Amino acid sequence: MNQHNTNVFDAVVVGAGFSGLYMLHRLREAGYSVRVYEAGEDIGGTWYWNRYPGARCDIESIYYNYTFSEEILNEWTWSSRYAEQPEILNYINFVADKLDLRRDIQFNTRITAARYNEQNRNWEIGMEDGTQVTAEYFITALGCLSASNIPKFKGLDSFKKEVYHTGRWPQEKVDFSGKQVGVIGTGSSGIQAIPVIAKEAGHLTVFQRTPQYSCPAQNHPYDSEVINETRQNYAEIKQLMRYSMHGVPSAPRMKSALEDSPEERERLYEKAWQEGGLFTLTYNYNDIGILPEANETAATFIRSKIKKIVQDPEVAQKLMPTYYYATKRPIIDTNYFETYNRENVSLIDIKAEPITEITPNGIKTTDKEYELDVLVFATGFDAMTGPLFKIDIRGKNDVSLKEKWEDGADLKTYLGLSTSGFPNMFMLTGPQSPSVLSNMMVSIEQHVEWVADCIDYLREHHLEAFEATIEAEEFWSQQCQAIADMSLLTKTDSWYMGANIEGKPRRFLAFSGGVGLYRLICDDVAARGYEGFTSLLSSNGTDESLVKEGFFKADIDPQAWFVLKQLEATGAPPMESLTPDQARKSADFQLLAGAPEEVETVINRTIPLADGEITVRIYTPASEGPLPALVYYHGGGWVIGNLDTVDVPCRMLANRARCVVVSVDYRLAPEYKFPTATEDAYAAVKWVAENAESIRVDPDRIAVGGDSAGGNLAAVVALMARDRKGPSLVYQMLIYPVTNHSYDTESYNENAEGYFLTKNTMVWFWNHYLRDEQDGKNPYASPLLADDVRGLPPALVITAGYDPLRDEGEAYAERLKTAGVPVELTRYDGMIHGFFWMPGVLAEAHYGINQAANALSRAFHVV
Ligand code: N01
Repeated sequence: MNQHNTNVFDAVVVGAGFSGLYMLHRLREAGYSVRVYEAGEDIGGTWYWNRYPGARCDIESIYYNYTFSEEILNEWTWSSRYAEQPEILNYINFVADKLDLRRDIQFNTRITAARYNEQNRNWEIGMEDGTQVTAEYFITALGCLSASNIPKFKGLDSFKKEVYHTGRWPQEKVDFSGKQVGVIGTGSSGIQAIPVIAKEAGHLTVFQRTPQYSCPAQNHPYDSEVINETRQNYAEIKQLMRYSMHGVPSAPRMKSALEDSPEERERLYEKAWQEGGLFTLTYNYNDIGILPEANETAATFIRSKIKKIVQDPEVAQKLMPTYYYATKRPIIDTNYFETYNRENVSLIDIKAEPITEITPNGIKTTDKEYELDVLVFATGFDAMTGPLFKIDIRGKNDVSLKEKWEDGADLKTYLGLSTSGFPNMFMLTGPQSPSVLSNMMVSIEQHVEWVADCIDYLREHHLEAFEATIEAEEFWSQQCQAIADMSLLTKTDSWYMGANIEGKPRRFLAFSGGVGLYRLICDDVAARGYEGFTSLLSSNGTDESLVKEGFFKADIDPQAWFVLKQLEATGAPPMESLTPDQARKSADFQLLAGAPEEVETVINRTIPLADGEITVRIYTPASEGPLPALVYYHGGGWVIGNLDTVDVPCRMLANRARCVVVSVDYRLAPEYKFPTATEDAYAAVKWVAENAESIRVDPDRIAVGGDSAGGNLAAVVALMARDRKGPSLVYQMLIYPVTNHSYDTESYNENAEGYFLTKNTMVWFWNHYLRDEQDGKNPYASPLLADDVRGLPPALVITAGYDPLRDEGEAYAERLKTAGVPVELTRYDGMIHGFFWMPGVLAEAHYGINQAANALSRAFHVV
């Protein structure tokens, strides 16, 4: 350990806010020499600089603190639900004193440059005053929102009186009394400051560009009961926060906003409004951030509140936001909208009346000049990347971080903690980490602990020059964008998207999959020996390169990978450990399917069988004449699955292929074993052919199709129809079909577990389905074993790269081809089993469904 030379450290940390302080503590406790450099005069970071009137936290205080020390937890008592800035700063000081942190922090010192020395494998770190130190590890703890943004208004410097930015507020109290004050900006900072400034100012003019959704904080002092109860249960609370979405011990209700009646929704939203809190309103439902229609229910509610609170209807109208709710950081306030009822407050909509320049006396808009004594910029920050770019950080080959990320290239990190070409540099709460979307304290503790453990690992294994691989960061960055694209987050111009800074490239700057999932992924990476990173052996400077490959080199689709990680995070037991009934109940994948699209008519009806009846669901698109038909069989290993599982793809196929889709609810095993499902499936196709006219179907243009076990049934029905001289089928659409009762393919070996459908689950399915081993050899169970596949209808076979069934599906396609059956075979390389019914979360599901619809259209058209 480098402990004696005052210019050489094991680690240099930049920034003495919450993350820098904890990093210092963790590394120092582990015996490393650490120096923290802080530009400010004292500790506190965000809470040191943001001391504007009304500044307080938007996460409940009892959750917004360090949790690593029980002693600290027990010795500190928060006064109110949302602590004010001075109290938070006091808390930080309390911790710093308790852990004696100041002795390793150098204040009033701005780091201006950091350069990686490839020869020495360390960082040379330069300060504003010209001094330089070296360290093996360079750790940025700069905060996500520390580079304040003052827009480049014309005449900016000409204003002669007082000017402030909320994020660089002076230590001394600013006196507003009797003054003409102007505030530009109505984000979280503006909305907190405006009500407080209004009480003191002679007149306050608010210059608003985008109106905001804001809900009441309903702040109040804590009573001792809450504090005691929290202390007693903190171990449990901590676990809940760590594995949650946003780092708080609560979660969204698993229900769509569209499932409740308008009255019930109103009741719940009103209750949330009265309760207050950052996520209270959105957590009523799980799709407010995903579905525009669901989002609109919450947005409408908040707008109705604004209308009720603000007395002047014109002002109320100006305050009505229209973007998707919660796609900017949600805001909670104390009397924000009420402030506009004050005589001394006026609101200028600068979209209607743009600011043309700042003058020596105030602000000039296209309409008039507003004379001001005090001008407050509440105009936010150059978020995430801004603080990093303020330092000239140069990695290998003297490439700067800014060049790598911005100048013609793209932002790429691995886990938001590291970026290739910058060995031994760690970013705490960096871009593409979940930090800004969460309770920062939970993210900070996770980052710091992961980095400290990683450094221990490197030391123990004599590894140096630790950096992300290009493949890993490519993967992670795609992942971040793909996850954000599944939600409404990327549909709004926000600082999350870099949209608040002129010229900043637009891309989503955080990981939006939640802190719980993120933690699991980071732990997984570490458990695999820091997969996705490279390092060099330290002994004698040998250049043996150690690259941890594996998952991240694979070509699995990032969205599919995310689905897998999410499913893993639910901790659901393997299907084969359940009873069939339990499995049917637990297999609710509606969220993966996404929102059902409109089809002209959708009806359920029963059809007769020789020994009973089954239900079919008939989707008919708008059309005049008789339409072709696709008889569709859902998957689920003949044991689970139902009409709802495939409702979304059936709707999409009906609309795109312009055909009637008849989805069949065949009877399931083990209650009904082989050959019940095949006979039901065949009966359904016969029924469609015989009753074609009554359902507006052309009997000469019938196709069969299905996915997984449903693909098996479709293939088998095609065989049966040929063998029994039944309905003549024009096409068979086989989506990753089961074709053989055997587990000996390469794809079974490669994908036996970890990719949604496992080998063990397939064994469980087959065992429930077949009466005995002999059944498995029957071509109506294993169509690949059919003696003859000539004379079957043309086929589309779609397979997934990461699917145990991949090879048997492709083998069946080859058999058909060899027998002269026209076959279109496509492997979706990066996909997993089941992707066809996951269009809610997988772009490739859309491609697959479109491909199938096009193939069907061609087949129907030919006849
Ligand atoms: O900054 P912002 P903030 N001309 O970027 C406007 C955290 N935080 O400091 O929306 C005119 O949100 C801009 O308008 P528009 C929290 O994560 C937390 O308020 O871009 N106006 C907007 O109204 C938060 O999200 C807490 O059209 C211009 C405002 O300035 C983040 O910090 C408290 C403009 C900037 O809003 C940032 O919040 C405070 C221009 N050229 C902050 N440029 C709590 O914990 C920008 N604006 C409670």
